[in-house]
Amino acid sequence: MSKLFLGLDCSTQSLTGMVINYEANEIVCEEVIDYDNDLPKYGTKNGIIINENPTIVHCNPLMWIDALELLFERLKNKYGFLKKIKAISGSGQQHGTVYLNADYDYTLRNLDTNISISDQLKNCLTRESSPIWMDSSTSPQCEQIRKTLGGRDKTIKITGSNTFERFSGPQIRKFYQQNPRLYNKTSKIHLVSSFMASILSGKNAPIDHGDGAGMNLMNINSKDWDERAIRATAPDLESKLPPLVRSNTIIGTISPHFVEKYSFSPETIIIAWSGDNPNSLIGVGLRKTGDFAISLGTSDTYFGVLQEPYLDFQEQAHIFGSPMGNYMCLICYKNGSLAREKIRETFDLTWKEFSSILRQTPAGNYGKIMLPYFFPEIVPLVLKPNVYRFGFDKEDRLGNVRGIIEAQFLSMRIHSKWIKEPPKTIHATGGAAANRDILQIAADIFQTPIIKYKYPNSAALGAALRAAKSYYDENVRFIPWKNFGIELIETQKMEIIRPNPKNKELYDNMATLYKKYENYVLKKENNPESFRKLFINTYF
Ligand code: XUL
Repeated sequence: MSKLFLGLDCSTQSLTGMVINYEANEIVCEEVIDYDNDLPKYGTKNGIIINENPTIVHCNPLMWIDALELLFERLKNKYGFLKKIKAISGSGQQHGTVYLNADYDYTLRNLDTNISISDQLKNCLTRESSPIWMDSSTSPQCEQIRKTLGGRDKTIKITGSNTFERFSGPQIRKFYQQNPRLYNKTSKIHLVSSFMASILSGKNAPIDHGDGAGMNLMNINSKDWDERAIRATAPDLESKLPPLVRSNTIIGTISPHFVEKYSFSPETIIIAWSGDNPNSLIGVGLRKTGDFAISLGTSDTYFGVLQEPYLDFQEQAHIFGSPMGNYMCLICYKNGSLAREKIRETFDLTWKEFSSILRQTPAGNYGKIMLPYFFPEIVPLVLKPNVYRFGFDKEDRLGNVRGIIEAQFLSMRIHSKWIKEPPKTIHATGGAAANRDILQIAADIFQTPIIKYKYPNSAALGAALRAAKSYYDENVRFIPWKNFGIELIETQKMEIIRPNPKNKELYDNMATLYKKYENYVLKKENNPESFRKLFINTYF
């Protein structure tokens, strides 16, 4: 009987399940639950609860549980092979936190199969909604924690990142300060990843080193909770945090609820979940230093493998644990797919028309520069959304379409400079990575070949591969990560998009120009208009 492995990805807008047959190097099926369309009772837009204040972005964690049950229902009805699944792991949008009372663990262990899990757990939440990675409402808490830890450089040294508004520590501190009574009633604080792992395994689950690093609470060197960071965040916090574990840890078997309701085998093992970016690192086959990926989803991220946690004190960068046991570096943008969508919708374009404009317009966009902060931005830090245009206006259809894409990759190129290793190739993943014309611009701006894949969801694939690896390591034989999953990933490669060397010099200059505009807008430095004119005279 073939052995199947399931990878789940609980992301901002949807929950995906991907089943693989590792021995046959095959992706067997993929099923997606879209929160807005499939679970309308939660009234989300793009997966989130709408708030008048753009810095506050929350989700209802019960929606993620309903999505899981709906996904299993569909998989069971459509394919009926859930019994053959040997192991499951998962991926969660990073940083989001779920707050639970003392009844949670008991309720989970004693679920009634006739009632939905969300109904049984709704009284276990001490915070109705969960702040997610798009939330940027915790600047005061970031400052307080950073100060207590001895400033920015100290904070980075300890936790692998400066304090960030979306990170779990500042979010927990805000809850503690605004609702001390409910904070005190909270007995467990989970990440999205460990929360979903606990639902699946029917008991409180640990946090892995990949996702734990995105909290400003884990010591990046020892990979334990850091006492100083915990004290700086909120009282009695350590007792509320799940333990930290290596990402390959088998945390138990599947909860009897899923065995009874969806016919899983009771022997199905559950592997610790991780964050979506650490899972994607596995899913696109990054295995050694110098391997990099861009993930173009609701967030745009740029990340790569590191052997040691070397730290940067300048930029908005992070060091996380990688599921292979070493490290990964990452930068993250909030103005990813939702910003691209805004432009597409404004001009009422199909993606085909959007792409055709990218092909029609020249590299350098006639010197039109956009700083696309449709939403508060993480890199560079922008709390008040605003879109800045230089040399064009918001009616200029061609200028805006090319402007947003060039802006996103120029910023990524500039803000990833601190990573000493320049990319040799970049693996592309996420929804927008299906668009060849977007990737061509990325290849030209980075002057690096970009690998395009057939599947967009490398986080779910990474989770499925992690599930398979822990299963084989435990039951068959240990296979090092160096080779693990690579053959399967190879079957999914579609194309290598080569950079056009003719655009090298232009984009070198445009990156410098772009940086000047960032400094002009955000740091009040000199207006670089004369440089922009020179750029136009040189290339157009
Ligand atoms: C990474 C980050 C985002 C989320 C998206 O630090 O905040 O990429 O993980 O789900």
